[in-house]
Amino acid sequence: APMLATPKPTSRLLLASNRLPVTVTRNETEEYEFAEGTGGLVSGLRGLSKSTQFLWYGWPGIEVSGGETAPLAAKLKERFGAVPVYLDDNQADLYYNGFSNGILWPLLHYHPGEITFTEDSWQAYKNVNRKFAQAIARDVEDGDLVWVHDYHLMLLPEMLRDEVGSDKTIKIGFFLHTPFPSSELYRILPVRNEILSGLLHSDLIGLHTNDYARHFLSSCSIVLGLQTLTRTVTYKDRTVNVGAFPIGIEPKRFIKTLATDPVRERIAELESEFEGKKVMVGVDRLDYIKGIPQKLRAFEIFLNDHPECVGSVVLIQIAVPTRGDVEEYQNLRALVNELIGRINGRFGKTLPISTTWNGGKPSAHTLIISVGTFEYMPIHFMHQSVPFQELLALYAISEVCIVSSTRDGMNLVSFEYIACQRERHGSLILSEFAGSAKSLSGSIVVNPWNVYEMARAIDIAYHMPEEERRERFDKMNDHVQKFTSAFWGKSFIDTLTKIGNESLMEERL
Ligand code: ADQ
Repeated sequence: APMLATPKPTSRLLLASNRLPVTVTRNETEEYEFAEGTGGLVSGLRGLSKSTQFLWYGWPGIEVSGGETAPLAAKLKERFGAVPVYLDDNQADLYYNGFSNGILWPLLHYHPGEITFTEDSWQAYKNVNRKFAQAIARDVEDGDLVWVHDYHLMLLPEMLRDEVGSDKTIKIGFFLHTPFPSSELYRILPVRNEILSGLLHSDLIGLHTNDYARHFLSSCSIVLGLQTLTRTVTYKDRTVNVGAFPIGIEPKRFIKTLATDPVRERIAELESEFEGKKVMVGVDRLDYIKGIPQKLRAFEIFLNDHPECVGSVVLIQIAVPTRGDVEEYQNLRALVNELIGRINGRFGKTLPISTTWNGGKPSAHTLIISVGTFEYMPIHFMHQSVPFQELLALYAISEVCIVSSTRDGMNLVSFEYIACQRERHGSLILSEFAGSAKSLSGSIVVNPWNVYEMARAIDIAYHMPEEERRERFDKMNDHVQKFTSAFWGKSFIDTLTKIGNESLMEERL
């Protein structure tokens, strides 16, 4: 009989990130409840999950022990394709709040002042990365692709190779969702060699922009003395490919949801609530990298310089609570509250409640004490996570979106705002330190450290004629529609799949 060519089975994809896409909590009756996670990584990968199947390994965000681990794992796998890596609370705290968010996060975002290195947190980071490696090694098969995400798991590629050994061949890709800083800053890290070596056991290392890729390669050369080319680095006789894979969003999800009745109704409601006012919006995790204080100061300067706009412009700032156990985040919260109080106190206007208060004789006295009857408040601040539909309605009614990150790997909020502006063609004020500034050339690019420049940008956006807004919107929208999260995931996985012995990335040049 003629030999039939057996079709090559497509490789399975295993994915690892700190958190699973669902957060598990226990309710009062000790039952488990599942909530969709927020944040950029989950948003990006949720888009990919529609086009590509994968098993997702991560921490469920809750301590589970004894007989409960297996049934919960079974449920997570069946419902979400998720495999939990269980951690005890103390270990999770040291690894997550301690090393990942207390040391790596500030370092990667050029905030070295916030770093306090401790041996305990480093040990926990190693232990947790080892746990992930063991969990994946238990399931992995010859030929599988493993895609590791973000700064929490930088040792995982090396530990995974170690756990898997040499009888199975797997390919490992790593993607960093944050910036990679200049080597001059990176070399501050006490465990700089270990972290680089951990990463260099990958076959492919992806970052959002070419600048980050360049910084990473120069750290390999300066810190470890390795030989690097434009897109590769040689490590222990292996070629590691390094490239830029800018993430995107899933614009269809936004457009579809925007067209639904509840969202349309909510938009109409908000429009009438803010009638006659220009609405500017900010949506950020309450993180010091998002430049929220700078944004507030710029808004204050704008109001001060343009008294004619006081009363006709509002800033809605949504800030998702995040990492509240880390001290720096508590300080930021206090600062933001103080600034908002000051600005609203200075520019807010109240209605005299004279008729009910003192028999119809308004006086200076009534004006001062009539708090609670606000006629105008320049800043509306919500320190909470907002449901998806409400978020879309807010994006849609806003004339301007302000993204003022002092550093940001990409920044998905800037894309999401554009996806919701097909009718209004609002303006985007965007920090040059967000990765997305490289992609969204129709935005008003600002240096957030220059609050006067940002105040001028607010003025420009406030007065921008429709024709120019439309032109800029079209440019940005083209990018958002084309470079989606699915596109991002597919190009990374395709590249990882094709990597052989030859150096693929240099060939691509
Ligand atoms: P983040 O720092 O979380 O992501 P970003 O990319 O802007 O920042 O993503 C935030 C996500 O959370 C968005 O999808 C947004 O809609 C959602 N979100 C924000 N505030 C919310 C609120 N109040 N309620 C509900 N949802 C809210 C990290 C990096 C980024 C990088 C992404 C993806 O810091 O630079 O772009 O990963 O790689």
